Order: sequence, then structure tokens, then C-alpha cells
Amino acid sequence: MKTLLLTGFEPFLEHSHNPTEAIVKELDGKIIGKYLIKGRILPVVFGQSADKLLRYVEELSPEAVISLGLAAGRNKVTPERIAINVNDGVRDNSNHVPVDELIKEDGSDAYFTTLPIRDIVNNLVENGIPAEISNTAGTYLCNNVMYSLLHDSKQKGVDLPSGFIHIPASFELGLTNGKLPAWPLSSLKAAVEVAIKTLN
Ligand code: PCA
Repeated sequence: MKTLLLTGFEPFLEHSHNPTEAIVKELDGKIIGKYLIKGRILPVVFGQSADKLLRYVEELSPEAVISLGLAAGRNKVTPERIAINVNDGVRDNSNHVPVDELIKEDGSDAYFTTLPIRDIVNNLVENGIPAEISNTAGTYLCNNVMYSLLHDSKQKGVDLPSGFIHIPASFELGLTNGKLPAWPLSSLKAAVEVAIKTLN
């Protein structure tokens, strides 16, 4: 049985819940498609999140890694195509506000995901789940962890499929912000399961 490391994030900014945390906790230990799921939660802190992710990869030696993040405001499940060498944006959970920082001094400007995102999107849509490829993971923590693992695999010459999937907000978040597209957690979880089942 192959192992898949599935990561989610803790709540951040004004979001009282992070649906990725709930999904990862529910799927931890389950067998989905060809994979046993190992679920881990990452902090929303520049300088901690990527280190933790790389440590989990070392510890678990997974055959694939999918990181999940909340993209409040999106109304589709969006696998990310590309991660860029930038930290920039709003405060993290330690109140650090990065401005135009490089993630890696020696890193490429960008890395493409090594997940089969076209197949994942096609499979999601066939299963009735709105989905499309996203061409920007932003410059916050989601981009940061995606970039960091792709960089690490490249440096080590390791062939580890990894990447990032942003998901819409869940009902809890919609309750406090009526303008936010908000999905039931069960649909968000089903989307993640479909994505995992797409992998060889
Ligand atoms: N989403 C943020 C960070 C944590 C999360 O769930 C992002 O899109 O960068």
C-alpha cells in the first residue's frame, strides 16, 4: 500500500475555521484509491509551515503529497499549476507581514506542480464537482509550502508527486460572511477523495 501525505492548515486571519483542518483529520488513516492517508495539520506561520511539511515528508516517506488550503471567495475546487519564489502579503498567525521576500535565495523563480492536475480537474467535473486549474496560488502560506516542497524535491532529484489544492469555504464560514461562496464540508471532503482517487 502506498502512502499519501495530506496536509491542511489551522485557522488564520478572520477565518474562525479552516475546512482543510477538518477534512484532513477525517481522512487521516483512511484508505482512498491506492493510498493510505497520513493527515497532518500545518501552522499558518512563515518560517514554520514549510519546515514542518518537509519534516513530515522525511518521517513518512510518502509516495505522493497533497496540501490543501482554504481559498475563501473561490467557488470551485482549484488545483494549483504553479508556485512562485515570493512571500508577500498579509500577516501570518505570528503577526509577521512579509514584503517581497524570496522563499529560497537559490531557488527557481517558479515550479510547476508534479500532480496530474488536468486529470484531477476532469475527474472532479465528471463527478459533478465544480473545479478548474488555478494559475496562481497567491504569495501567502499556500504558495510557500507548495514552492518549498517542489524546490526540495528538485534539489534532491527526487521524483515525488506533490502540489496544492485550494478549496472553497465551508458552511461555518458562510454563516458569518453572507457574501462568501460556502460549500457543505461533505462536498469539500468528497472533492478531496476524488482528487486522491485520480492518482496512480
Ligand atoms: N489558505 C491560505 C493559508 C492557509 C490556508 O488555508 C492560503 O491560501 O495561502
